[in-house]
Amino acid sequence: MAVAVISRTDLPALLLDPRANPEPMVFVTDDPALARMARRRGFRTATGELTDPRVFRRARIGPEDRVLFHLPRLTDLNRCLAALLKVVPDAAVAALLEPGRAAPRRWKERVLFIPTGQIGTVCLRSELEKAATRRMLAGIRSLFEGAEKVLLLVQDDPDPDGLASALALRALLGRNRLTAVIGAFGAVTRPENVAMVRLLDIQVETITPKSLGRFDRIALLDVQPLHSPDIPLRVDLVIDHHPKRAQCRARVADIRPKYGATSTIMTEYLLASDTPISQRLATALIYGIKTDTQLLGRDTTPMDVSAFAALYPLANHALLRRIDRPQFPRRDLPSLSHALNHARIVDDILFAHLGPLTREDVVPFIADFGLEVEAVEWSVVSGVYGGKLVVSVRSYGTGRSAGEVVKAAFEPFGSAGGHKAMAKAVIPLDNVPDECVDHETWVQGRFLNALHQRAKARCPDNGRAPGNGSDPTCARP
Ligand SMILES: [Mn+2]
Repeated sequence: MAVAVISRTDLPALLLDPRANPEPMVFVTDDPALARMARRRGFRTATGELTDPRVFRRARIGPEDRVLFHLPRLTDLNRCLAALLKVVPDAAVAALLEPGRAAPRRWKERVLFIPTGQIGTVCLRSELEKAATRRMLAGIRSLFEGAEKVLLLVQDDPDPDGLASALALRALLGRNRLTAVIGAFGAVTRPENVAMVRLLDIQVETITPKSLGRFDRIALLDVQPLHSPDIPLRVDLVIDHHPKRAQCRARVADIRPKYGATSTIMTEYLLASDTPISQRLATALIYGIKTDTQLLGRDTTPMDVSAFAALYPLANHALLRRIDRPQFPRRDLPSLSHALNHARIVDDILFAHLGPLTREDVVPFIADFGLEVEAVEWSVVSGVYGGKLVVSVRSYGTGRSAGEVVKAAFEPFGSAGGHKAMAKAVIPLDNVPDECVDHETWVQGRFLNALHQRAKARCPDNGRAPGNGSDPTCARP
């Protein structure tokens, strides 16, 4: 990618500094004296008639490049723009506009006009990026032109980033919930996501492979083909931030693995096209960025931070708090009081077992709380939900990795893993060894063994438990 300046004045050469710009910069003009001046400033130059395609070829302007025009006379600008777009139809184009001039209607959609009076308040280099984003968006919009019903497909268990991105695409296409349906092959299950869908009034339709035929166009958001078996291989559009899959066959794909969230990409489209961002949309997008980057903590880029900052004043923060902290279910209060009454602290490790629950997220909620207890370094909380034993572990992350310990303790029985300070295991009740009918002591024993890296778990996965009465793992055989 390069930046090309096509100009009859010295203004762009004074505003842009090739020595401070990471991409190469080329100055194209028909004035040899101006070319000499630009060369002194560090530009590569190409000189010739500005309506002659050969000068653009000599300048090596390609479809990935950003082009800035400054031709004060509108007739010159018109002719030169037409000549350039004939040679490089996909280039992103911006043009400086003399004071008092209106942007020529012919180019309004295609070219980003920057009044020279605004030069002091905008960043020229980021305006060129805005021009590139608008160019990309024009391609996306043309894909959906004339389509009666569009499917905005998100992952099977829709998450905030996917849902927010779908809302954003709907706004970018100027469609409503009847002409652009948000769909998924599964249902929203995580309590925070259920809260988001309810509080932001987002309708998610359950899709089957059969019902795909009802739609004229399909867009995938925050997901790619083969992420799950039902997602079709051939779609019209993919916008995603996961690593690109080789099988992805879309008419247009905008895949940016460096980004922390698809919501960030969508925010860039909204801002570049001056599409109004409603409070509901801003709230959804900021929540999408928050959850995918763990509040700008993990896999975050400067782009995510900028999008977050742009959305922040537009979002409803009271609503965000309500989505983030789903209220504690009343029915689980007795389990909570029992668990806290019977919490056991071994050295600096707090153990609490919640028993049967009506919601899974109560377990991590109490695990967070456990870490608040005086002198506690590890919080290990378990509970039973949906035929599974759920174990949530929190630590201050200064010692061994919580993820590693949980993996060592519970991987043979179910899914287990996590990060340095947070980890989780989900074990189908059928996989809990028969010898250890008491979930509470079993969890404690497995965890302590793993934490202290004892060579051999004392409660074997099969066979009889060793006859050691003091072993907490097998307190009740
Ligand atoms: Mn995502």
